[in-house]
Amino acid sequence: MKLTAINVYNVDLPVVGSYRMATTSVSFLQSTVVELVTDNGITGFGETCPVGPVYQPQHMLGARAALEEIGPSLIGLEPRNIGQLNRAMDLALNGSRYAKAAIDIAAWDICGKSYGRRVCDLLGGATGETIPTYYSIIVKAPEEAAREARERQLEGYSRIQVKIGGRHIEEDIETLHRVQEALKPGMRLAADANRSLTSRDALFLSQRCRDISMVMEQPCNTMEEIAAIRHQLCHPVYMDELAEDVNGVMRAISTGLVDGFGLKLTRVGGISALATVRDICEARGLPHTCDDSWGGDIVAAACVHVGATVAPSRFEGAWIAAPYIEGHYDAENGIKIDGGRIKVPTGPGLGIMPDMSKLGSPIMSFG
Ligand code: 0XW
Ligand code: MG
Repeated sequence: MKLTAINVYNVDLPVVGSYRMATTSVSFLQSTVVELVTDNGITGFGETCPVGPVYQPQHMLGARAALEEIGPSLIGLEPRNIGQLNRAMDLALNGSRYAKAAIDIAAWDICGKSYGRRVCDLLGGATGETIPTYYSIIVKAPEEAAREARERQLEGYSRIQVKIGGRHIEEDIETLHRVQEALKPGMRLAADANRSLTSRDALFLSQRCRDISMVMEQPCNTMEEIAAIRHQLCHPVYMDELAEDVNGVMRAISTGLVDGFGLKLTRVGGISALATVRDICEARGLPHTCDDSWGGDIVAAACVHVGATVAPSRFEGAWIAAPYIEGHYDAENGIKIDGGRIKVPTGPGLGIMPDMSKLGSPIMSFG
């Protein structure tokens, strides 16, 4: 099988309401969908959609420029040889893993369709028919966050991430206490500062919330700041934004900097890289999520397939953007949340067949 063409599509993904984090708020996003076309009629789909230009160094226009650079050199390659495909991308362009991730995801989709298996089956096998997701409560007033946490618990969620940062630390401390008071026992909590806290405020917050069972996700901007306060914190530390690639994850683990990860599929380089990180975390007994920063059904399906293969005792859930997006690329098989859980797709490959009328005409084509 050979790649004969690559088509790149823009998909508008308006955010329902707006998604507020410590340092940025997004209300409209444009996702980039990649279609790999082969000479035997199988097509595969991938996607990449950074949550705006500020959350991480990745951004929508950067992804498209990288795809323009990489695309032509992949025509003629065998897409099921995913390791070789990834090496070919590295020879064509340094970095830009989040753009290469869209190609990698599409190649896994082709593999699954070609072998008649789901991506999760090729990755080691699914642990069940459904997997847990977690709910992310955006930065909001303490009372509102507490009410929402309670509602989500009643809905069936078993893990909640509370966004903090970008305001007075007292309001964050108050929010976490209110949320804890509103919850019945059993909910797992993460306080995600999205890099925004000074080490001083991270220490204040952790010490003033010492009775709350929670993890602190990406409290500060750099590994050095986290290292400096790590042993004075009262809470486990999870790394998210700084877990940029396989090497970054290994560095954080080998220096004893973290107790777990919020992982992002496209940031680390796609399904192949996320599966490698999954295995490294398993070897060290470290819990982690399988998320992406944003995206539609294709990104969501890829996160769910990898998430379905993670040892349940270490799985912190697959966050997907579905609650903030209206509609699906695939009306029948689109990825949906029900009672805090997501059904693992049943069709071969990713199990998503996008409605091509929603993708429109390609914005770029190669081959
Ligand atoms: C909750 N998320 C997975 C969605 C937003 O992109 C932020 C992210 C996080 O954990 O930082
Ligand atoms: Mg995070």
